[in-house]
Amino acid sequence: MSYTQEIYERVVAKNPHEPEFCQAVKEVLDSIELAVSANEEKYRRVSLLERLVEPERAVSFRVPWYDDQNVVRVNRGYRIQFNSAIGPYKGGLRFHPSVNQSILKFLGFEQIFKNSLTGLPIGGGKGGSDFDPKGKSDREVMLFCQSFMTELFKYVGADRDVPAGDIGVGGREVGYLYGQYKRLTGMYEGVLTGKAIPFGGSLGRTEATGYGLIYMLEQMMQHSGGTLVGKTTLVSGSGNVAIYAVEKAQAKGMNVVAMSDSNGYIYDPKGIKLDVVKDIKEVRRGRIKEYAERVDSAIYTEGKGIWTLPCEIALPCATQNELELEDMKTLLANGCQVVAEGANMPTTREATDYAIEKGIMFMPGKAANAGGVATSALEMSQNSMRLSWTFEEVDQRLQRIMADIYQKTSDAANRYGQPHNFVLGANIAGFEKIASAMTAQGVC
Ligand code: NDP
Ligand code: 2IT
Repeated sequence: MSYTQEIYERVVAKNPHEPEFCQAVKEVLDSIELAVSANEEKYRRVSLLERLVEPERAVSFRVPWYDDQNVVRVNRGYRIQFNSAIGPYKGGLRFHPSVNQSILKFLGFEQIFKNSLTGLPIGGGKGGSDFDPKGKSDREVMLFCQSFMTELFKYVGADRDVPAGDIGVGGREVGYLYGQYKRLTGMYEGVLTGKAIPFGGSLGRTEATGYGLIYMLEQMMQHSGGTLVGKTTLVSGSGNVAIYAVEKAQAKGMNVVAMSDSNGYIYDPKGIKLDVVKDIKEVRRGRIKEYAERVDSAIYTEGKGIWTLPCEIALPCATQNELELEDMKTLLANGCQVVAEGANMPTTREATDYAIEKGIMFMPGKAANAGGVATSALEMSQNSMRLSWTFEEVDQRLQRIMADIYQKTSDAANRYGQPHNFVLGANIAGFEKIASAMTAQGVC
């Protein structure tokens, strides 16, 4: 049995109740198999893979808070500090009722390789809570965030672990978390990224994941002799990643005709009016359904049918496992040629394999959505230097980073004789740097 297969079986046996974590580990181990077998003796000697799949630390804690009826509520908080071989733990916080240890371990594990690909000195981590911000008042969200940080502050710090946003955590939540950290520690330091501009945030961070996704798409098209202009595009989700992906896609001349949320999707053949979406989602925290009530050319459909619409490019930007094998078959049958993941692991393994086999150009989230965390690392640099760069400077750096990630991914895929397999390329390129850092640092 190969070393990677052996480790995968061990992970499944040890974590039988963590399907998402096992899924993420399997994808990585399968795609690095060739790179591992070329160095098997060296890696086995230091149990490199055994260490790679075990978080350095995982904390879980009680988060009690008062709701507006003065009832004490209790949620569960987590921080998974997965790997610090190349820098302080770095990765978002997710607040969503579905959050559990399996989901956060999958996200933390993926983050190791993504962060490595950025070329910046950041390790992998993730955290969050099963708290649901939907329908909560600002005061409830603040009290929750303060209670969450009252425990989390023991484990984080600008040179230790630097959380940021993810699903359900945006500028508002990061602000409340930052205020409480400062109050508890007396330290004014870059302990979180995605902060607002007046207290150390970076221009361009809000846009970075979505913009970065389109910069990656541009690289894919340039290297395959195609263009983005006029391409009919579907973008699932209508949160931070989706909104700024649509903004940059439209600036590049793409024709985005659909977006969604967890209730349903809108189809607007005249092209999505992003100012309406921003008003619904960013200002009023409403539902995507309202778009069709405000825009005559649009129709709203309940449910997860967005992938049944015809398109040339599909950008899943909502959540894990939202694009399944049947969806990929439908996309292909309807003319889809390119899929790039704005979300983390939005495509199931079966759907990914099918896309690659059928020649759909497929860019995995680790490479395609790395612009967000890369810009977080730029925010950390600015905080350390006590400087703020202009939007243009940050955006230029983001564009260079995305081009560099494309190159590393494509080079690794070529080196292993599978030039069209960007999943293999991204995982190997991310892994090689981690493996050499972990080997050099001894058994730890
Ligand atoms: P937001 O909370 O801003 O938006 C999430 C969007 O996805 C919403 O439209 C939400 O709909 C939808 N969604 C969430 N959960 C589900 C679900 N279970 N089923 C269907 N739809 C769902 O989060 P982000 O935009 O920040 O994150 C989106 C994805 O991108 C996630 O996978 C995240 O991990 C990933 N990502 C985020 C980065 C960032 O910088 N923010 C960086 C890299 C990756 P609803 O409002 O109905 O819940
Ligand atoms: O999945 C991700 O890369 C993020 N949610 C962003 C993490 C970060 O630290 O900016």
